[in-house]
Amino acid sequence: MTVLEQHGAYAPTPPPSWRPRTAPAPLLPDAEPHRVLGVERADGGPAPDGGLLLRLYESMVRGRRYNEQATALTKQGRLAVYPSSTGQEACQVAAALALREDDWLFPSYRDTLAAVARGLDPVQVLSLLRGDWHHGYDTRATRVAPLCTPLATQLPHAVGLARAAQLRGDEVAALALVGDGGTSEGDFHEALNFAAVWHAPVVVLVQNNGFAISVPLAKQTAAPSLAHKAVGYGMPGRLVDGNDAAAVHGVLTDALDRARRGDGPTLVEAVTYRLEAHTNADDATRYRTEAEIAAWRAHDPIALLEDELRQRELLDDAEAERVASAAERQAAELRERMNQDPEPDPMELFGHVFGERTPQLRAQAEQLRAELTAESAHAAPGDAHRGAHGGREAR
Ligand SMILES: Cc1ncc(C[n+]2csc(CCOP(=O)(O)OP(=O)(O)O)c2C)c(N)n1
Ligand SMILES: [Mg+2]
Repeated sequence: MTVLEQHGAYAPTPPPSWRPRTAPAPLLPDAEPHRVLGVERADGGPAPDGGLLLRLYESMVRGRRYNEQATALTKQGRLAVYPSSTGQEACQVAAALALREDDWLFPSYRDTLAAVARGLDPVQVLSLLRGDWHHGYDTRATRVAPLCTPLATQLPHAVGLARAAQLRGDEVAALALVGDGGTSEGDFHEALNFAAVWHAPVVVLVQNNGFAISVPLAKQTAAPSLAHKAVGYGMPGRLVDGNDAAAVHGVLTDALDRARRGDGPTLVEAVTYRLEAHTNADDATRYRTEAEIAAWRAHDPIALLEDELRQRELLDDAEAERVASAAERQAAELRERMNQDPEPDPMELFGHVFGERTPQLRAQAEQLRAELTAESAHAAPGDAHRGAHGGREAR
């Protein structure tokens, strides 16, 4: 007789870890994206704080200029590649400003503005996109993880960090940014599943900009919305207008507060649009029309915020001019610093790969060191800087 044939062996007694099914309704996102700017406050609730709106505005104006400058630097050969977030500034800046100092940000390659708005050095943020082997800033000191190019890999990192904070009793939340295309990755599924099971203090912001390079959302998913994906994992999904900086800031602040309180993770979908091509290497005219872009330009995140600020007399021409000049100065400084040639040390090739170098790598390192020393001995007087390479070697 097999165990399956024993009478009553598999009586459906719930195991100790069995839990009742939860009602999905409280987790479901609203049918329409949440909006704040330009909306009548019918509920009589307070208008968003004027100081916050001005900070968002200034960062967004600077951000747009930063995107323009970085794209120009690709054409001058100073940057290898640049994924512009023009059109998505509300998400970028609101994400950075919703974080507390102790919180962590987990960005993707497109989230340079979020890192800069969090206070990182604008040049260091571009290190990876410049083609350097390292990502340029101190992750622990800034609490900003490296910009992740492999899609959605930042999400399990964020959940892991949030889980560790939870176990240590730190009141810290992690905010991870991902694109619409990234939600089809296995890492998205694994991260959200762990986050929900562990009740981890993490918030995932999906910037749904309509495309994964040339693939439109309709070919990416059949879900009712990306926010609905939350329900299957057992966490709330929130849908927000990603071009409305006040709305994104409000939704993320609530979700981060919830996470820090110990009430678990949230998935937020921000509906937005990338106004430029995927990167400087992409020709967006091959997969989308001028009319589509014009429709989104009419819902420009900076104009939307500026209208509200002017209506509330929080912004006048002089202040707008001051903000534009500050953005221009920041761009000029970025240009100047990016135009300085970095002096890479060829010996760094051998660093940070093996804890203990293999005999072959040791031999190659010695050979390169000898060549560099010989080269610097023969260097013309104007080439003096090359002599520096012989000694410095990353370990
Ligand atoms: C694991 C992985 N697969 C494929 C790619 C190539 N790739 C780079 S960006 C991209 C599209 C991503 O689209 P989305 O997640 O919507 O982000 P967006 O670029 O729109 O911000 C793809 C497929 C990659 N970087 N990583
Ligand atoms: Mg996308």
